[in-house]
Amino acid sequence: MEKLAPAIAPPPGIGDRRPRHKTVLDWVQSVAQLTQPENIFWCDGSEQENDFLLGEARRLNVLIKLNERKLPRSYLHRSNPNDVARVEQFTFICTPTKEEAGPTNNWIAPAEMYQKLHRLLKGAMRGRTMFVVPYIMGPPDSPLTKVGLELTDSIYVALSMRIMTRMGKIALERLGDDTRAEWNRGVHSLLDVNPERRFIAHFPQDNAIISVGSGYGGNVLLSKKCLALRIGSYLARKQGWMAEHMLILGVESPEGEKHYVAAAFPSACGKTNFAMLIPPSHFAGWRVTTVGDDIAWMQIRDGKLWAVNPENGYFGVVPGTSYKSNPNAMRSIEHDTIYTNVALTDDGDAWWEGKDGAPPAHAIDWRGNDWTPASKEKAAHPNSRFATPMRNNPVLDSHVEDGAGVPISAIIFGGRRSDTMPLVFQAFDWDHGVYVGATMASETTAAATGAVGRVRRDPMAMLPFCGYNIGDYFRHWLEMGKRLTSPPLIFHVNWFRKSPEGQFLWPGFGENMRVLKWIIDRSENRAGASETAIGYVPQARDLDLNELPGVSTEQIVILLSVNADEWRNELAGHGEFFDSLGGVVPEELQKQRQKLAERLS
Ligand code: OXD
Ligand code: MN
Repeated sequence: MEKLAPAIAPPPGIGDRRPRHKTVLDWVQSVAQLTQPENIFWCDGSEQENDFLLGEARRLNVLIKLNERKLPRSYLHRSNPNDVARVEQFTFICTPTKEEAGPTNNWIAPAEMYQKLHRLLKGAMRGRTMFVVPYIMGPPDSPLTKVGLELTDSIYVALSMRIMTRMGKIALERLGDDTRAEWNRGVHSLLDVNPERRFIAHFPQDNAIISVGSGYGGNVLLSKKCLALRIGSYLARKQGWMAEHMLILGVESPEGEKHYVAAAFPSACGKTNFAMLIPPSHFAGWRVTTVGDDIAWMQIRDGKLWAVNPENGYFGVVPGTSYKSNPNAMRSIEHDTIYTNVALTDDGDAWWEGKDGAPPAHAIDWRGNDWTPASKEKAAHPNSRFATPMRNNPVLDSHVEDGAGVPISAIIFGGRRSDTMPLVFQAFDWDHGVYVGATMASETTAAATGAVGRVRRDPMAMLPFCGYNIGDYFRHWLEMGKRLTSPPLIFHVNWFRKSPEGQFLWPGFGENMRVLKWIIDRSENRAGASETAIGYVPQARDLDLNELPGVSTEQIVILLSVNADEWRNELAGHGEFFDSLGGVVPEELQKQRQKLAERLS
């Protein structure tokens, strides 16, 4: 746990390269005046700097070095047990009016929030080092790319930002000394890691973020949820592009035909697994490649949608990751990885529930306590994470650095639903697809604090990440559709449907290739489907189900079924959700709901 890590003293030549940019210098000074750090460490992203910081983090017990032979250059971090997930209840969108933040966000007026946070930040870094972390989001030559600076008193954050973003010199060079250039101002302090003093506050109009009281990645790696999604979505609407909680993957056929799809699933619902899918042996010669596993920034060019991944690394859920479920993720996290809240074996290896092989006879659990297979507690926290550079991914797409992005053939929405939702269906058109996304729901996971397994509406998987009024966000989607002359087709998938006895009906993982292939074939107009009340649903004959062991015909029938009773309930759920938003839902989506009601009646 990092709580009281004191200031570090770098040797000359490390941490002392101040940029030329006057506004940056002034801002850093003003935050230092408020927070009173012992010293300021200017990150340049170099190897030498990284080696020094890793050494210091080990010395301060912020990181534990893992077995060098088993996991070269990899480390374990344990967060405070009260601080293991995103805190949606303490996350605020501080727009000038409450209406701009909308019904799905917590809101406090900017002046009041600044005052409250400045009070908390006053002297908060005394005796500590303040790291200045400059970074860019997006490939260097993308027109969407953004510069951010994060000031943090956490060495773990500084080290993780180097994995998750293009960090250091590259960002400062991009800013140069242009005082009119736009950049995001991020301030983070651990304070005393107390949930009562934990706030993740966004000021979209100021392009600014302040996060205090937490050390958990989703709350403090300000590049990710805070900039790339919340502030990103706000900027995207203003500037006419899209910032979405979506993976981006490439699919290449044996004949060399390549497509890209983007998929929005809520947190911890398998985006990383899908983005790194290995096709089953029946699909010999097919290849899936990863552009991104969590966030897509998309813009229109030539009437098509093009996507880039703004990130440079993956911050993924560890439990359940194995050579069986996701071999590419396993290879990605075998070296140069920071693990958070997994268990530590006696030989210095990382361990978690769902890892291949037998559990260790003894380990130290994520809280630092002795653990054996007889223990009641989990060895790894259910939301334990890896931070690993995307270059570790053996199936990284060759276009990941292209500033132009990759053209998107299909958008896929999905969630964890035990019932109602068929394995896959296609929306009738863009506007219907927006309705499908706007009403999507999923059973909650450990990625955010709160009850797990409760169905909640999570529009476009953006409920916790939309940085402005959700009604305007829906409107923005509808507007984008009008500007797209060759829009991607829109689909909904559900890998998690269960039998009445509570068993998963679909094997998932690599077998999802069968659904992906149908989606690609639909986008090329060469696969069949039945028109149903909810959209186009494939029949068993439309999917390639050859050599799919252990899935009976009855299972397939349930997986592809549209149950009228369940859908009437679902429709009522859509209505309740729209009502709960208090009148912000665009007329077009209300009409879509009426049309669905008519089709179901
Ligand atoms: C994440 C999340 O960490 O969605 O990606 O919570
Ligand atoms: Mn996510």
